[in-house]
Amino acid sequence: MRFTDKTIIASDITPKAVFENRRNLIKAAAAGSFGMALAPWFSREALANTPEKINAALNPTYASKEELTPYKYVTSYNNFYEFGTDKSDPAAYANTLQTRPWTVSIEGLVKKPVTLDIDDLLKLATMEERIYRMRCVEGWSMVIPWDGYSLSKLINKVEPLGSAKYVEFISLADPKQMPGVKSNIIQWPYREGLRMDEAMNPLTLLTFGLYGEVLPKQNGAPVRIVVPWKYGFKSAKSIVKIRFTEEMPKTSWSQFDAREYGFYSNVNPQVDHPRWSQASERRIGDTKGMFAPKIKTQMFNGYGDQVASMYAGMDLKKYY
Ligand SMILES: Nc1nc2c(c(=O)[nH]1)N[C@H]1C(S)=C(S)[C@@H](COP(=O)(O)O)O[C@H]1N2
Ligand SMILES: [Mo]
Repeated sequence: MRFTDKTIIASDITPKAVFENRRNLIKAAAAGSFGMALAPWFSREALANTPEKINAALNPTYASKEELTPYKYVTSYNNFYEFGTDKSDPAAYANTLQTRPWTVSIEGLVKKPVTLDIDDLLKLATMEERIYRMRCVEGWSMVIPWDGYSLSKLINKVEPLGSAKYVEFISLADPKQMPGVKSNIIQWPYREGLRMDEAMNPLTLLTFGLYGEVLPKQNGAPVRIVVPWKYGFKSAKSIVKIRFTEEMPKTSWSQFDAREYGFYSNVNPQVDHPRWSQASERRIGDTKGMFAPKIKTQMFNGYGDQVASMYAGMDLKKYY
């Protein structure tokens, strides 16, 4: 059992305090400085299960001042169809995912294709913590401290050819570890993609952790993409392959229904999904619960300053 999600959150403290508290605890545990005065919820059994820490300093450029979504919600309200379609399925079933050994192969139109072991990929660049607003096309959102580094750092190492126009991200699809892969709701493996400039944008994060710890399996361990100005499904989880292509990649969701899920899928309050309005959103885990006011969704999820120029002159109703 993991102590961190249930036990700490069970006490009645604010998300910010939880965050700080968790970090101090991890530090204290690492330093071996726990004496007899353990908090009642922090059992010795729990101590043995301390999740692996990710060393990452908060990057002030990406430090949203919004209230953080409590760890409990970030790790229990998930979309990860490889483990089922209910929001609670990934937390319930992702424990079968084997995250070691794990390799990510980088291939296609690059000068230096390479297959990297996850532990080498982790060390490729300095890990940063970034607090990003995330919005799912279904109308809910969260504010999450992610740990990773800009995908551009990896891309620069493999030296894309001039002909590389897009980057494709491919998730693991192993029915032995992922029960959802036996059903054919979408085409497996889960595939997503970005245009080269989007992949190179400093905001696009190759992500290994959240809240200063390695990614929980339900959040896409051991490595995923996080693209905060696009709807959640663009952020592929548990990736095993990154491929550079000349043609726009076919993504699992646009193959499912191209009318519902475009390639770009930028957060855009003016362009509704056929089934869900995109004008406003519900913040998951808001302390005001069901009385929480709906939040207005912002263009590009509020990241327009960093990304709008990439779409200058593009009709975003057509290229949704
Ligand atoms: N491989 C894979 N990646 C995925 C998904 C998925 O089903 N499979 N769901 C996407 C969707 S729709 C969302 S909203 C986010 C959710 O990420 P989170 O659970 O960490 O918040 O993951 C995205 N990445
Ligand atoms: Mo989503």
